[in-house]
Amino acid sequence: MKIMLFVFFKTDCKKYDSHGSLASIDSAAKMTFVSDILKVLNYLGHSKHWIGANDYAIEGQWRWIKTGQAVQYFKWAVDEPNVVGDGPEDCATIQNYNGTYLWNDEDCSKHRYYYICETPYVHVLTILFHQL
Ligand SMILES: [Ca+2]
Ligand SMILES: [Ca+2]
Repeated sequence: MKIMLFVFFKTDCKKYDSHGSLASIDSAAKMTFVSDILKVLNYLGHSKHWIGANDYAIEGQWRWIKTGQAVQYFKWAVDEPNVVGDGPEDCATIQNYNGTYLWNDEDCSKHRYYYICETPYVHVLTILFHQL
């Protein structure tokens, strides 16, 4: 069932814009932009956010959920991506590591984090405050 929840995230982004999707953080500039927003949100207790990178189709082959294209820009934390515990970790999050925002793959179905949507019409990312 892990994929289903992830697909639900994608659908939920579409609720706000029919072309919305979980964000593709595909450049250092975009990562910096998002990190700056997350620094503020962190004070509100928003510590982890799903983004659109996943490797649930083929382990180790990271793709953007919006386009299906291979992820070329990565910003993994040390020792990530990995597998911890009993489930696969196939969906990427951005989280705060002592003030630095880095990626960690986690079990898509296990956690109810916030998530970051983006739409093609505005060149900004929409941070959704909903927690599933
Ligand atoms: Ca994986
Ligand atoms: Ca991980």
